[in-house]
Amino acid sequence: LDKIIEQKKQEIADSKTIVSLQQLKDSEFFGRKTYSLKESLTSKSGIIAEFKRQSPSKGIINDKVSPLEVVSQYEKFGASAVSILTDSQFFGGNFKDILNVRNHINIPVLRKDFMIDEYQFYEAKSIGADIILLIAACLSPTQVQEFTELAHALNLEVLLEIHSEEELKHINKSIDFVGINNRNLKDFKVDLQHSVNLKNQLPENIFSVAESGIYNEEDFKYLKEKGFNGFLMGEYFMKNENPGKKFSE
Ligand code: IGP
Repeated sequence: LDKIIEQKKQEIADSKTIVSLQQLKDSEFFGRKTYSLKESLTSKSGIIAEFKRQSPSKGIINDKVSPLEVVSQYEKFGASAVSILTDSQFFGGNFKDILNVRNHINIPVLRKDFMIDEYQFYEAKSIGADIILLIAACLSPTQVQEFTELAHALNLEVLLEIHSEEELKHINKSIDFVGINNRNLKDFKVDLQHSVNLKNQLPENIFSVAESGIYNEEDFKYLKEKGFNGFLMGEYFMKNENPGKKFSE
């Protein structure tokens, strides 16, 4: 994670010299009306289906399919939202993956990246994202608060990702959704029971999303039974030749 953050800082510094904040604000999608996940989480399957080519833990998962093809099918078969990685170095994604699909689907898009600088929120808005991810493991509670306010000012919803009891203190009243990562970002181990225990300690009435390592129907049913409102799933779909078709099954 430290390595990713170091790299990210460099990328952001470079981007700022190429595209100014004003240029971001002037871009086509900046003023668009965003979609709300709060609405589609309950009215659809609850699944936030991810487009992910590769990851540090799994290497290449699928580099043969196009984002548009995949996310159109995710939408068609009932995804509440799609998650698209925009980190290139470690996850093989880029902004175009969101730009290219934005006008073709009518469900919210989560820009999945490591958000550590205000500039990235303007970027997210300019490429057509509706939701951003904040990862507690790389932010202070104060940063989470400030970034949440900025996101809301831009009409973006916020998914805060936590993994430990310690990170419960990153939660504030303005957060839209709390995601509990079943995967430990330090050793990549997946533990659903750990997430369920943590979920029981969340403030009442907050939307909860179970993230990662949901590899079969039993996992999904189990987490649903335990009261999770949303399910962020990537590899389960992406490791197939036709990820969208996998969703329909
Ligand atoms: C999806 P999976 O195991 O279904 O492919 O996981 C998603 O939860 C995972 O990609 C993820 C992630 C992250 C990636 C969760 N939190 C933070 C990058 C950064």
